[in-house]
Amino acid sequence: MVANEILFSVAKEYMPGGVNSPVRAFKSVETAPIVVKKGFGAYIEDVEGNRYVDFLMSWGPLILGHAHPRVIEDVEKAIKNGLSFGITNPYEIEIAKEVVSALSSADKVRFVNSGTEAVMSAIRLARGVTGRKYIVKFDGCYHGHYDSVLVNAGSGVATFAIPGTPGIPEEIANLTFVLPYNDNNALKELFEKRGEDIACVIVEPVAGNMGVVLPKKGFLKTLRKLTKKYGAILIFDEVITGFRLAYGGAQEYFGIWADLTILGKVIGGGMPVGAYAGGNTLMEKVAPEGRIYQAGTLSGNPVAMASGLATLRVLKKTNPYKELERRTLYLTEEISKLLTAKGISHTVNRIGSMFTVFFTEGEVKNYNDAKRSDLKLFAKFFKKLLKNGVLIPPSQFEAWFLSTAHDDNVLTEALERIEKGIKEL
Ligand code: KE4
Repeated sequence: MVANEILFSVAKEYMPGGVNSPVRAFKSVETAPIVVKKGFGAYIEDVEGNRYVDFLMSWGPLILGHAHPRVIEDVEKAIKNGLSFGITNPYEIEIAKEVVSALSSADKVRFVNSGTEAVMSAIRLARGVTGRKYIVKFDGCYHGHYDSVLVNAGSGVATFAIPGTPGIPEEIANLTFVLPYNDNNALKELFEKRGEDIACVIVEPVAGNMGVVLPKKGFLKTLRKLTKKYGAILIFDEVITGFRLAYGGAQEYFGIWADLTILGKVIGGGMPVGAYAGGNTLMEKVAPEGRIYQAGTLSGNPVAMASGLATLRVLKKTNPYKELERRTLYLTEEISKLLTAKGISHTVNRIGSMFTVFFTEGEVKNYNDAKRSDLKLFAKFFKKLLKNGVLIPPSQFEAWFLSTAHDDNVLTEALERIEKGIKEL
């Protein structure tokens, strides 16, 4: 047995499936998981010393790459003063100012410890403010493991959702409607029927959790119009797109403003941080200013805030978005050429520094399209790339991420390894 296997078998003795989040078990790609010892720039190294070009990048937070010197320096400074006080600290004030100034739809922000926690809190706020209990999400979008959003589409379009996992009472699932992504008609039909009962709509403005799927022209605009017309709160889940698509996230990118924004990943720079942000009319309803309760021992933790603040400051100063887009376009075009040369049909959906290679023909514009992908072929592709020193997300329904550390040299090296992997398919 080699170190990865030995360590992972110990992990399985003490943690369910050996992991603290299911996707890390590499089940859907039928591959033995690796155990990572360190990350640096665009690379990670496993416990056996194998080095990989990393396109998973911890599922999105590391837009500056692993162990960025400025982030490490600021975190080290913060840590020396202690790890947590449970009382307001200067770091959370600074990063709150940074987030609010980046998001023109926000006057205030509340930090929590994960995207899930932010989603849960924002939906409670929407229900509390509107006095309504129904919510709407889209099939294939993922908003963390909160009961109300861990649900699957029911049978018909306007019927209630069903629990996405055992342990969620159907009474809870039945308060959620699940619609097809990018389907304006389904949206209009539901709002005409139940608009007055809907507290909020939560959407990934660019989907990342069915693989990358872009909003069709008019989809976000229709969402904005209908929610305004019926008094429902529009929640943009920007856990992935926030500070990644642009400094102002998808809202800046598309010029559509949500009522509440969910943030995570990049705003923690790799440390556990989530947040929800919105205008004063909504945020002043949150305790202790308002009556809608939400709390957390480690929310606004100084070390996590220092990590996120350093990340945002580097992004604001360097504005790497155009360059990230250029490099991602180059990489996806080269990967596509390699797959075409091998006679493998595929579709690449890309925006900014995030993309997905779907092993299916034709457009992928919703979850049903994405599910047409050849998952067996994806698993083989994953395995061949891993063997050749490239780590991509261990699921067809996730996004590859570039960071500012993925410079042209890294991409050249990555493409050589990807070419070898594809040749072995
Ligand atoms: P967390 O609770 O995992 O911090 O955030 C939940 C979440 C909310 N919204 C969106 C759009 C998200 O993508 C996520 C989490 N993303 C997944 C994978 N894309 C995290 C990976 C995992 O579950 O281990």
